[in-house]
Amino acid sequence: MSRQRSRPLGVATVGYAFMGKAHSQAWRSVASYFDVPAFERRVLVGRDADAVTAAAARYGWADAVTDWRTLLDRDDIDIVDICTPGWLHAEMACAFLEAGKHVLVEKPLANSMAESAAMVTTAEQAATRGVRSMVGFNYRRVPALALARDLIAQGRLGVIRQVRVSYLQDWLADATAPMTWRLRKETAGSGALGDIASHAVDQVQFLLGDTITDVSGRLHTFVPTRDGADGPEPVTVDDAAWATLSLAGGAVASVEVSRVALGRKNALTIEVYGSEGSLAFDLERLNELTFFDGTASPATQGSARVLVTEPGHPYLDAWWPPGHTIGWEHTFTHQIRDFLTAIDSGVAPSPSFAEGLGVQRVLAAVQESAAAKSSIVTVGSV
Ligand code: SOE
Repeated sequence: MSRQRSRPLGVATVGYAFMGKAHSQAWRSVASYFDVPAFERRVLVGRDADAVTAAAARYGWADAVTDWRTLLDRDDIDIVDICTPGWLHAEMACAFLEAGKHVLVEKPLANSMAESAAMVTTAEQAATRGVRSMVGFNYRRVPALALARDLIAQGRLGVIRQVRVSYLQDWLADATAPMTWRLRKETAGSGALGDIASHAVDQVQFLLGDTITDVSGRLHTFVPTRDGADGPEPVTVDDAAWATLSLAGGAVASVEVSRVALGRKNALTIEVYGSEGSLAFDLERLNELTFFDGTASPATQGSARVLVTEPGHPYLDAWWPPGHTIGWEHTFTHQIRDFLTAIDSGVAPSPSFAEGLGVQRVLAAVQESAAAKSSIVTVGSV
């Protein structure tokens, strides 16, 4: 049910770097393609006055401010989209929710379990007042992955046995690449684990509609020191992470992520193997889903490359005629569409902060397992 409002919803976004830019394009384009409640792009927030003013003009925000707290008392701001580094998520999200603003926060939910748990408590209290919250796992909004989830839920793969997720990047492969906030535990929480294994873990639980119950993990930092503003500085997070995961329904998943995998730019691949069929996805070919139907006649069995551009595929009725592909940025447009639709209909959006906390729990268990080295057995010791 769509709500009658006396005025358009007022939106603010905090942050204008990579994610602020990706979300800004989504806010700019969503109403042109999807039926969403009326909204206005009122404010972009950033600490550098000149830079945020320039970004607001470029991305189409009416105004720019440097202090996010000035939004708390503004009656013309109804929705806040938080695209800041993780160490700011909890304080901002809780303050905005308590002030009655709907909140979308980029993944990972927060840097620590304590912050994540506090966000869930605040979000659940806010929900009793009709205030909505969501965490931004944008890959849930890739049409091919939403289709994969539907096929798995329909039983087209039978009983799911194995899942393999690999997410490889190389922007830290160069050992002379400088120190950034993403390489300090106090600002990033963890490295590749929180940044990209969070997507992998979310996908495993999203695709299977299942819950991870135990993990075995390993973390590694290949470049232990990087040049900071004041000279060499220790890297306090992982460059790469590995995990095997058990799911409540009996499946076993493996996850491998890296930010030093030279030659891989943003390579997310997912394979799901069931008793009746299998699926494969590659983000670099995000309009395709490979489907193997094990129930078909062996004479004609073979992997089908499904071009996910049909109007009947998730999200695609809003875009182009069949065969005309979409890109990575559309996932953020779909995310904003889903968030606005949930706000309008009064339905709790997904993934909720509680789902974000569920991912954090898995990542914390991987960290714990890696630190304990409990699954490592020295060759020759047995
Ligand atoms: C950097 O590794 C990053 O921007 C992630 O933070 C995003 O979540 C991912 O979509 C692309 O890579």
